[in-house]
Formats: sequence, C-alpha cells, structure tokens
Amino acid sequence: MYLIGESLNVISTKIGRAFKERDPKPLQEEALFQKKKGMDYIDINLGPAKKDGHELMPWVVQVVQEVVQDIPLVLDTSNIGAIEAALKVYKETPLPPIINSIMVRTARYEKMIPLAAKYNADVIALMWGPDGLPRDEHERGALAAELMNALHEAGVSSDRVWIDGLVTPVNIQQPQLISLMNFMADIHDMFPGIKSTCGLSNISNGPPEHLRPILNTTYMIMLERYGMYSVISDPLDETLTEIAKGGRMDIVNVVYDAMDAFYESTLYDFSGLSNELQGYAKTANVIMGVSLYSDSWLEV
Ligand code: THG
Repeated sequence: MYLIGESLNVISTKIGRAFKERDPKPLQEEALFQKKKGMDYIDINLGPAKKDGHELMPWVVQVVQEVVQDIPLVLDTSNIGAIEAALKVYKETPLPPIINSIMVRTARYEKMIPLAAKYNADVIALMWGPDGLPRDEHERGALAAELMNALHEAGVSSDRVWIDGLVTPVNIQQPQLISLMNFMADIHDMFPGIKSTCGLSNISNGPPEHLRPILNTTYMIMLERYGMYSVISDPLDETLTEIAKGGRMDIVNVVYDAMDAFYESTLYDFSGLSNELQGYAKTANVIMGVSLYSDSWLEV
C-alpha cells in the first residue's frame, strides 16, 4: 500500500500560516518529517485557493523540492491555474507528480485533462459527478466510465490514473463505505492497470479525535483487500503506516475474520481476543453496518 501524506494542508494552523506569510521553514520541516515517516508521496493541499493559488502552488512546490527531491508531489486544489503554474516549475522526480483531482464535470475535466497530457502528470480521477456524491457503486461505475473515456481519448492511459471512489464519514454515511468496497472490487477489472487512492481520513471526519486512527486503519485494511493501491493518510499514525508496509498481520487477520463472518452471515465471536484486537473487530463491524455507529462503539 502506497502512502500519500495528508498533513501539508491549509487546514493545519501551522501550515496555513506558513502559506499566508510565505514562510518556507514550516513547509520544509513538514516535508522532511513526512519523508522520515515513510510517506511515498506528499499531498500539497491548498484548498480552493481562488485568489492567489496560481502564485502559492508553484512557490510551495519549489520550497518543498529544495529539501526533498526524490518524493513525488500531489497537487491538491480546485484551482486549475494553480495546478498548471506548479507543473511549469516542477522538478522531475523518479515518479511523476499527480494532479488532485479531476472531477466528473465536463467543463472542468475538459480543461484539466490536457494539462495531464501536456505535462506528463498522473491524475486522481475523483468520482464526484454533476449531482455530487454518487449514490451507489453503479453510479460510481458510470462516472468512472465517462471520465476514463475522456482520459483515454486524450491519450492518458489507465496506468496514469488513480481512481478515487470517495470515502465518506462513517457516522453519517456508513452504507457508502460498503458501496466503495464493491466499486473497488470491480474497477481494476474494468480498467486493467488503473491505480487507486482515497482520502482515508474522511471516514473519521466527525467521530472523537482519539478514535480516528482505529477507524482509518481498519478501513484501510478492508480497502486493501479489494485492491486499493494507495491512501492519503496521516503521517503521524505509526500503526497505520506499519500495516501499510506489511506489518501487524495480527490486526489484519482480525479485520479479515470480521469481513468473512459478515459475508457468510455468521456471527464472529471475538471474545477471546486481546482488548486491542477486539477494538479492530468491533470497528470492522461498525464499518460494515453489523453494529450501529455511536461515539462509544468500542465500549459496547
Ligand atoms: N480525495 C482526494 N483528495 C483529498 C481528499 C479526498 N484531499 C483532501 C482530503 N480528502 C484528504 N486530506 C485530509 C487532510 C486532513 C484531514 C483529512 C483529510 C484531517 N485533518 C485533521 C482535522 O481536520 O481535524 C487535522 C488538521 C490539523 O492538522 O489541524 O482530518 O477524499 N483525492
């Protein structure tokens, strides 16, 4: 599982201030920190950046590339001009940069796809359509077909595309999490060679802060079983990173057992497990809708 660090992000107070004051130091420290933590890519998230994105994004890219040359960057903003300005100054990395993201809206993708072709960038194809969030895996599939068709026509091959089926918060849209798993099960057959990613931490947007890591990690394990290629994740979460790199098979196996019980409609008796492992089994059950979500799901 490849990891894309999420925390070079305008919503962090420290990073937001550094963006505004054009202070390179916190950004370079963050980039070096993410490298040390084993991130394979660094997501540079400006948010909408409507006013000055076209100046800010290339500046941030240059500042980060002064200290980290071997990690490819993910350009995360809805400001198309900002993305093009950054691609113009981008210093070549062993793997290409990624445009984050192209939505399934004609007027936008017609402008963005040529950028990917011109600058040889990979793209994240976000399954966000004209009506917003797709309702189920069939709508996700239809959106993917439309966007992939446009990408292929422009000469962007499937292996340059990272499909993002959209992760939603567990406390308000739990059924969508199953829909995303079903979508992941099909997408790699629909478009051989395609890559995939997602904003993993979206799942725990809302639940209490201290419970976010177990939700993020459990869902990552579930998605990886369906072929998820990468996740945008929190570099501070060491257990998550360890599992992404192949460690903690004890946790992985418990989540798999909970999934198998769900698909076989049997009851998973995890009472003999350690407290830690029981927590992962309970969390898997909440994600699959076997148990109802509440902020105290680990205690029941
Ligand atoms: N898909 C794609 N790109 C994305 C997303 C996606 N980019 C943005 C987002 N979703 C993924 N990145 C984040 C970054 C931070 C958080 C969640 C997702 C987050 N941060 C903490 C918070 O808000 O509480 C901490 C912020 C802080 O440091 O203060 O939750 O879905 N393609």
